Amino acid sequence: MSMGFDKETFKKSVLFNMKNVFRKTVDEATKEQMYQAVAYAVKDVIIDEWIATHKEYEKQDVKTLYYLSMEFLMGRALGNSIISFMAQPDVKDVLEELGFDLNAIEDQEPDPALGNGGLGRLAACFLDSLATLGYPAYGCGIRYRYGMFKQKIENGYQVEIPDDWLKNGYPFEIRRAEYATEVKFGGYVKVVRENGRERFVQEGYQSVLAVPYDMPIIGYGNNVVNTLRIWDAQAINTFSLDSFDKGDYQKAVEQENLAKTIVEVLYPNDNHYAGKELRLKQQYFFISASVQRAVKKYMENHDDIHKFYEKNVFQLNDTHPTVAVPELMRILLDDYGLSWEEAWEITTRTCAYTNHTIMSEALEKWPIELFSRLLPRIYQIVEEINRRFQLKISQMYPGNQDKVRKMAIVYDGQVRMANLAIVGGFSVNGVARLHTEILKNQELKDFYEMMPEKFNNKTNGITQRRFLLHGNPLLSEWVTKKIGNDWITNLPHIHRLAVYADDPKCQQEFMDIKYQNKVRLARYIKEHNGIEVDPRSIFDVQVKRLHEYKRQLMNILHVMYLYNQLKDNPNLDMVPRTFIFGAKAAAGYRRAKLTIKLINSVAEVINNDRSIGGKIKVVFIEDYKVSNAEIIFAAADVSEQISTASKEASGTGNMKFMLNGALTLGTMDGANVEIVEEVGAENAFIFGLSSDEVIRYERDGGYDPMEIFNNNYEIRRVLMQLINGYYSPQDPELFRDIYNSLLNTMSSDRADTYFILKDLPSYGEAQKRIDQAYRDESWWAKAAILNVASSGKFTSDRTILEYVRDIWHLEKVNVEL
Ligand code: 26Q
Repeated sequence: MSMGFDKETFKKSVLFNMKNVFRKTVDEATKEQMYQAVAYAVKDVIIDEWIATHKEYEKQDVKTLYYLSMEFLMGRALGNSIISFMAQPDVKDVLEELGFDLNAIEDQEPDPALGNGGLGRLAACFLDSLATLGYPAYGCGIRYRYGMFKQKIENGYQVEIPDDWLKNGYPFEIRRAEYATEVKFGGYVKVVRENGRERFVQEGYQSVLAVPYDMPIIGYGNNVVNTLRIWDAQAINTFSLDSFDKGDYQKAVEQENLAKTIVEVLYPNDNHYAGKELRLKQQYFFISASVQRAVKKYMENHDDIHKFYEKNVFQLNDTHPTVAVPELMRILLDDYGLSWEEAWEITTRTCAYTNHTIMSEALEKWPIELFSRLLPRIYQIVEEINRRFQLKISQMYPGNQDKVRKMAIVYDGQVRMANLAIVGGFSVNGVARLHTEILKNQELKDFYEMMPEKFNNKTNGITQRRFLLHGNPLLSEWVTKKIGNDWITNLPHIHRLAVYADDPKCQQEFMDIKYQNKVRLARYIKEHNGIEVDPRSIFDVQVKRLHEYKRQLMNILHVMYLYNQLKDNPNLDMVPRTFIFGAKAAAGYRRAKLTIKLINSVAEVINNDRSIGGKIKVVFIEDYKVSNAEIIFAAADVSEQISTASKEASGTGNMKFMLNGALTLGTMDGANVEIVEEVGAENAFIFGLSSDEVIRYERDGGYDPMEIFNNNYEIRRVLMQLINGYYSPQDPELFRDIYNSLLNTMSSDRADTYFILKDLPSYGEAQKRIDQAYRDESWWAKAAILNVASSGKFTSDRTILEYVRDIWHLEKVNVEL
């Protein structure tokens, strides 16, 4: 149907690539070699579209989006690409003819994980939607040598293994040496006078060469192929033999090292700021390269730099790329000789900022000493931005030092990146309605009052192409059989499913598919964990990064409580439940890692206790990542979205579960609020404090968890089991820190900062409602179908259309072949 795909040509291409790359015939090939040959064949299919797309962009002189992000959590490309040019059945056939299974071949691809979690995966979903909708866009990021670490569980503990994703080469990328760019660090700024004007030049610096690699982003069935451009670092000068100057030699070695370390590894922190110098180097490295390139490209086809913003927009994915603001200023001032006013006008009309968190520990603040040493010219510009902004504050709020204190960009020896991003752009958005309201009314209140026109909401979304079409082929087929395949590019149409929600036959079909997907996950778990789980039990799933605010601890405490109930009464009437966890903890996050150990310790005890008749199983899935996520979402009955209200900006896993027909067990936080609004509170299980209540408690200095401890026997029993060796007989003190975190005020934190004990009773009630509800299979099937049918709002296509309408103002492009 599309994109010049021809089965025979494809087959020839696979054979050709096999010979050319590996000097082999297909029957001598390993699966890994087959994957590579197929991947190269896929590249052959899309390469003309890729070229044609960019020709068309140039011809139409389109406005271009640069989505600037430290993270792109792409997941595997092969299966998704094949789906995008709508040739999946044909490719499957071809491979079968050659004696291979497509799924097994897809499994050979390393899972490119250049991101931590939500923010990085959102960027990947956005790229998918931009290409599918036909909007001109680049993703700009870093080609980390090592992505998100691989997680092994050893003796219940997380062990981090380097993710050497490039070791066999990555067939989808193309090195673009012709666009290599120099990026400068350190040194000092010299002022030179030139025909009566001051010019600023950086001297005595070190530099690296940024070399871009391009990856294709394939639109679904529309011939559009956009580009993800990720930068690699290379040493700029090789040793010059005639230079015997000791300083030069030293510098050459340093630059060599700088290049090597700068792109070495993705920082595995999620929602947590660590003020590491190397991190700032990474930020400036990819931003300087991307911005320089964007300006150069623009000037190749235009002569007036003043109109730069008419053809370019930079979206900053959180504060991580915020040095784009002063970097663009630097280029306009120093390289193009514009006045401050001219440069500021262009910059603030080009940049826009997305906020992804209100957690104070995630706010980026750089010590002036570090910032100015590494980026001396950029720091001067930031100081001037700050000076002018403070002036503006004083004019608007005369004599109000409090306003200056709260909104200043440079203050207290630090550069505050969020403040710079807000001041340096024309748009500030949150990622779910509740989150944006909290930004406007609490966290960024002063900014909102000063510049309300900048603030807007863009509720996150996810791509149904990966998370339903690719991840859940059985349900996809069923949906298409019922309502046609429109939903693939127009998810709101999936609402047509609603009429089948009451139909007993459809309910049965739906539950059968869910069952088969549970069998698939059970097989995965057996293979990877060696644990036997019953696909007839309720699959109750919490998969996401491990963080205290996400409250995996509350989930496992509830499991401990349930287990106590079962031990008290082995005949307890309950529907068998499989509690499934998947989570990576930041390598330096002690308490998060201890929580993983706790989950695995509880699993060990419960899974081996024959006296409870297999009514509870606990599974910790090793190495949660995009590729196994697709299998997990498809198999879930219950979606655990249980963050402390006000803490989860949006969440996107919640949407992936909903799309796959799981029911949400959640707090009124982030996008859960909008999910419940779409599907109806009667088709979800909502519990816990509201965000207003949490914020009120926080203002009043918290609450007293000891009161709950003293008055609630069941909770007390569970907590005591943390410190009496019930789950760690060889080391009863093992979980003391977790116990303390819930009950004792520690140096800076309140006891139970995340209201786990406070919400635990109401969480337990909600869990009971689930147990009751699941017994009515017809009710459950109906609610699950209604969840699928109501997920239309949460496509990233909708999110992108809103960004285009309110912020980016891009034009759709048609690519004909
Ligand atoms: C910052 C400084 C130094 C090192 C690392 C970091 C860092 C890295 C990653 C800070 C934050 C992140 C990631 C944040 C993140 O993933 N936020 C999530 O974004 C999702 C998409 O908008 C939301 O759905 C989630 O609610 C939000 O937690």
